[in-house]
Amino acid sequence: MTRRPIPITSDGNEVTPMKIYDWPTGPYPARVRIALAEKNLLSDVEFVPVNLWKGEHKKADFLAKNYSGTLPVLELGDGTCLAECTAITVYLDALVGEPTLTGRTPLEKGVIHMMTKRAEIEMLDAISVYFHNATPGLGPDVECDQNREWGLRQRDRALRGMHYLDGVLRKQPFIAGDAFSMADIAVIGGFIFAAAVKLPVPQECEALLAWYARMQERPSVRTQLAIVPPPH
Ligand code: GTS
Repeated sequence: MTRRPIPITSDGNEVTPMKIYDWPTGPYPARVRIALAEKNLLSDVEFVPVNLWKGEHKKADFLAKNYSGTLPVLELGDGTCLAECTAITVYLDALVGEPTLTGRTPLEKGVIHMMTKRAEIEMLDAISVYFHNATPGLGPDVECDQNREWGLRQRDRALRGMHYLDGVLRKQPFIAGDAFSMADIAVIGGFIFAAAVKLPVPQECEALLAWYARMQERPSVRTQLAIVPPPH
């Protein structure tokens, strides 16, 4: 791929050096990697692996970067740290406008934000809570505050969420309407996590499964899925 000139921000500044603390196969880091690929920014970022299985994300030096102790984190040249996939994607979208992932009009922006949050609450985050609470998760040294019942409830919530998203996609081509957006990327993260925890999307969710097949035709998604271990 031809390397583009350093992008310029909307107020005319050069893009600051960017580091992403991540775990390359993780579902949440995948969201930011896909956003970066959509914007042709992957090669402008230095990736710093943080080993979740060794609990490196719960150590003091990492918590100083992200109080919540989660990946990914974007660190800018001046040391500013941005956590949360949505926040990072909003930042990247402001940095390089096209293709937009967060919408152009006020209504598009609002709907994309709503559907991204809904994809998180009803699928991706629910699967994450299931993984960390009702399975061995990252192992006994990291998972020291598990609540199995809560985890199982969130697993059921994720399954309901898949049916909800299926209903959405029976009426429109993308999660937030007529165009690919950050909300689609959040659901792709959900699929990656679902495969990792062996919680398959039910076959009757035909529109959701057909949408995922279409998503895998996008180079940004294909590149990311190539580094995710195949489902067991
Ligand atoms: N709301 C956060 C976001 O959107 O960035 C959630 C981030 C998150 O949970 N990241 C996972 C994590 O740090 C990374 S991964 O599971 O996708 O690889 N999990 C570790 C933990 O202990 O919660």
